[in-house]
Amino acid sequence: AALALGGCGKQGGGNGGMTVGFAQIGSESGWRTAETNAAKASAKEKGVDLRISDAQQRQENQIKAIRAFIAQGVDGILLAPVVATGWDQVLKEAQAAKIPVVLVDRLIETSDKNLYLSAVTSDQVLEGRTAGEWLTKTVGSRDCPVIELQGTVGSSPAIARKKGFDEALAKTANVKIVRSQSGDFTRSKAKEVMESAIKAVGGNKICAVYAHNDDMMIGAIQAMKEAGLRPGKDVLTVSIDGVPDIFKAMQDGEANATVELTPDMAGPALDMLAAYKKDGKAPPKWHQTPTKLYLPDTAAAEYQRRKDLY
Ligand code: GZL
Repeated sequence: AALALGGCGKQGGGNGGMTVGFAQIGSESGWRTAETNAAKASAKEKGVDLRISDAQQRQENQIKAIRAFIAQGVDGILLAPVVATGWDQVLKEAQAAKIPVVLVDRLIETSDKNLYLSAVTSDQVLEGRTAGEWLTKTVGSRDCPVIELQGTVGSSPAIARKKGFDEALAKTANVKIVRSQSGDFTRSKAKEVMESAIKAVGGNKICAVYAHNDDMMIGAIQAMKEAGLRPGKDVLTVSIDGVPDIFKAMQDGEANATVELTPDMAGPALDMLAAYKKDGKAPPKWHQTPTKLYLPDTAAAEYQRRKDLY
């Protein structure tokens, strides 16, 4: 229908009447589910027909979804790219169909930045640096072997969060990553990876765990407890997202720090698409979302604030 009507803001300006396709990654973490929920709420409030596809964390499914959205003649596309490379071809097809694409929560590596209208993401290097700086400050001068649980291999958050964390640790001689492996942003994979790390390194040698998202930390906490370790006490924990369950773990004395990633990425993206449809003016290439460190002292209040959104 949108194609037939030329998709030129049939019902006048604003978001009203837009049809937008959202090539979502999947439901690998609590944060991802919250992002999807926030996107649905935002689309409803803005009168946007939002069509969400779940790629089960597979790039080929996201590419198929984008092609379907192009065939449907949507007014715009949101893409949360599961990995950073391999998008140029399908984005060229969207460009040829004059359908603007806004990236949400992850970035892509591309030779041509004109292939996407804008990106709504946090500063993921800052997230990693914030986590690393909290850890080095908390540890002080004692030797601190660290286990790192990386996000999805080749994803922009995994690359950036490692970069930022490494930068912070490089300023010390005593806080060192002794084992780093991908837990693919999921609780189950991270639990397995943590179990093997405990066996390989020796549980009593591990000073801290850094996970690129809270869900992997939840999995790691289960593995540590099953191995008789005391996460949050003998083993310091720092992770990223700010999901309710990490605040619950803090209240139980089993987690120490999280760096918040706000789940509302689609709202700003839909506003950009509407404005662009209306006046054709390209928005800034990056809309940065906030980054904030949270500690156990505010965990109870933060849990209450978030539990209904997730
Ligand atoms: C980061 C986002 C990450 C979250 C994870 O912007 O892409 O993906 O930190 C999610 O929880 O899996």
